[in-house]
Amino acid sequence: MQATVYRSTGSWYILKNTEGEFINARLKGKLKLKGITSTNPIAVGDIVEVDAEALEGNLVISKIYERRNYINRVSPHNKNKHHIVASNLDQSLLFATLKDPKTSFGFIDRFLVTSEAYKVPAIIVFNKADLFTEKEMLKFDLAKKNYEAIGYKIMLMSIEKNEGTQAVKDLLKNKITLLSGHSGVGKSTFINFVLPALDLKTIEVSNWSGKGMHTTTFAQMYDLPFGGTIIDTPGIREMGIVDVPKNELAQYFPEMRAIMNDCKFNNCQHFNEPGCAVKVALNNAIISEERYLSYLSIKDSIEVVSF
Ligand SMILES: Nc1nc2c(ncn2[C@@H]2O[C@H](COP(=O)(O)OP(=O)(O)O)[C@@H](O)[C@H]2O)c(=O)[nH]1
Ligand SMILES: [Mg+2]
Ligand SMILES: [Zn+2]
Repeated sequence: MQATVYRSTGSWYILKNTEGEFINARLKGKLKLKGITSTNPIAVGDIVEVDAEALEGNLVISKIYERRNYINRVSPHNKNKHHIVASNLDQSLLFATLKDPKTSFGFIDRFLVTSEAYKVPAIIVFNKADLFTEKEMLKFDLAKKNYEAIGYKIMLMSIEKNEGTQAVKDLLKNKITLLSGHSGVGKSTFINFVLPALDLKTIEVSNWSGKGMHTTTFAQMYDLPFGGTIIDTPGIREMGIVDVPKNELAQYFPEMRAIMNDCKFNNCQHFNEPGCAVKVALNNAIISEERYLSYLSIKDSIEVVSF
């Protein structure tokens, strides 16, 4: 019997079978041996085969069907291992905020690199617009201009004021969407908005310290009443990049990818090489300085380990 993984708690998985029923299953022993560099052999979104165990009558996952795609990151518990956040995605929404808490553009760029590397279209949603003063509005307008120029969709919303929310909700229809972002940006609040019956726990503003707050521990997929599914993930503190070799990083910056064939050397790292088209574009403000600095800083942070 085929089923989709909705939630994994480590030893048990909650799956939905083709009849639309939710079932619990364990992982068959021998499957555990595979993929030892990953802290989770099975991820939310996986399509699996489930069998009834002869002896106990328990359900076991006997096979994982090939993933259409997945998002991988450095395991929060062990930097030598990676963690599959979710698989078989149509798109990923990154929730960001410019205030309470502030999402850095460096973090956003890391997220975009990951989305490019795994070929999952990314949309950035700035939430808590009701808290924006003129200063944040200017920052948002500039970000919108810069990121849309290189092909990313940028949205603005306030769940609190119910502004811009319908447009974000409309993006979800009949799609499998991964919802990511730091803790405190409004992911659970948004899921409650699109799925009012669920009533997820959100973080109280008064208790919110800005660091280390977690109300969601495991990724979990939810069916949407209007078609499609959304995957809530625990607040990501850092987006450790895996599967992107240092010397290939520029390929995952669309504005660099577009022009790097014009660099004099085909192994150009766009640092100080003569005849670098990226540096020329940077000097002519065709490539934004912030994005270029993100490129350098991400490049610096990529460890030369392979999984
Ligand atoms: N001012 C304001 N606060 C919001 C908005 N959306 C969510 N919040 C608050 O932000 C806090 C964190 O929200 P939560 O959904 O738990 O964030 P999560 O960690 O991303 O799931 C809660 O106190 C929410 O009420 C918004 O649009 N404006
Ligand atoms: Mg949450
Ligand atoms: Zn170059």
